[in-house]
Amino acid sequence: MSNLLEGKTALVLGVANKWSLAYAIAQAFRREGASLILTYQGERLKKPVEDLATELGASRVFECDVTRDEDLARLSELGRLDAVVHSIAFANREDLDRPFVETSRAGFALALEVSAYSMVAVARAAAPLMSEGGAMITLTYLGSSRVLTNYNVMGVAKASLEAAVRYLASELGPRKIRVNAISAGPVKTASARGIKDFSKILSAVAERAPFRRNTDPAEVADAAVFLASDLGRGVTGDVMFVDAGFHIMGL
Ligand code: NAD
Ligand code: IMJ
Repeated sequence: MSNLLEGKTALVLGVANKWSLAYAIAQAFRREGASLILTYQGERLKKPVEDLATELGASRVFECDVTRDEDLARLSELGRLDAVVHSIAFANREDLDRPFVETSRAGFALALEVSAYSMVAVARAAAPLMSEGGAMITLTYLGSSRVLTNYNVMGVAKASLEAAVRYLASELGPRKIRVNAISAGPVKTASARGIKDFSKILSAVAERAPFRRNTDPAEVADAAVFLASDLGRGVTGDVMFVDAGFHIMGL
């Protein structure tokens, strides 16, 4: 352990299990000396996330479903924060299975609400707690700017999320709050399990990426450490790719 986040408090939203990218990030933040506050989506995740929180030595764990204003209101009652990690996305299964053109009004609204608007709502609640400045980090995917089979409405949601990162960075910069996204390569988490041909996607990426392998969640986590720490002080409004270099490739 080094001490890149010593004395800092980080709020991490989006741990569901030990495969979650948010869990890898929480582990790395802890390794660097941060004090952790975790949130989970709903009652079903209470026990599993509380167990992970104990293992991580988190100081607090509470429920925060980002579609519920009363849950979001609880964020504003936390004490001083130095970092926030937003690692949340959701779209209806059917919208990832059928053609994008079939996306319903309700499905479109839900995907954008959970996956993009929630970043704005979290930033609004957290910014006043970052009295000494801070860093907000969200997770995005290449499907925001390229067409990837089945990513569909999630691609539109990630485009919105990345644009939100720029607007938030612009407005919160004067308060010394930096806002960035990490664009991770495909990782087999709960949000990837069950996606049609996901194993084929992993092997296609591993064949073509400069590193000739897939992304390790620990690499995503270490990039988040950089962005949350003073080492990242010059960076805001950016999308940092942590994807074994896949996004640079053409044919
Ligand atoms: P995950 O399933 O472990 O994490 C998704 C999280 O979103 C879960 O903890 C879930 O509880 C939470 N969530 C969903 N709806 C919510 C709501 N209404 N309120 C609160 N929380 C809610 O999967 P993951 O792969 O770790 O995903 C985390 C982030 O990383 C997502 O934004 C995802 O788009 C992004 N990402 C994942 C990959 C990948 O290949 N796994 C690649 C790039 C980006
Ligand atoms: C998701 C769908 C289609 C293709 C995909 C993904 N690829 C990758 C993902 C290639 C890497 C994972 N990803 C980046 C996501 O953002 C996943 C979001 C997601 C996943 C699910 C599955 C279960 C469900 N709803 C979901 N909503 C969002 O019901």
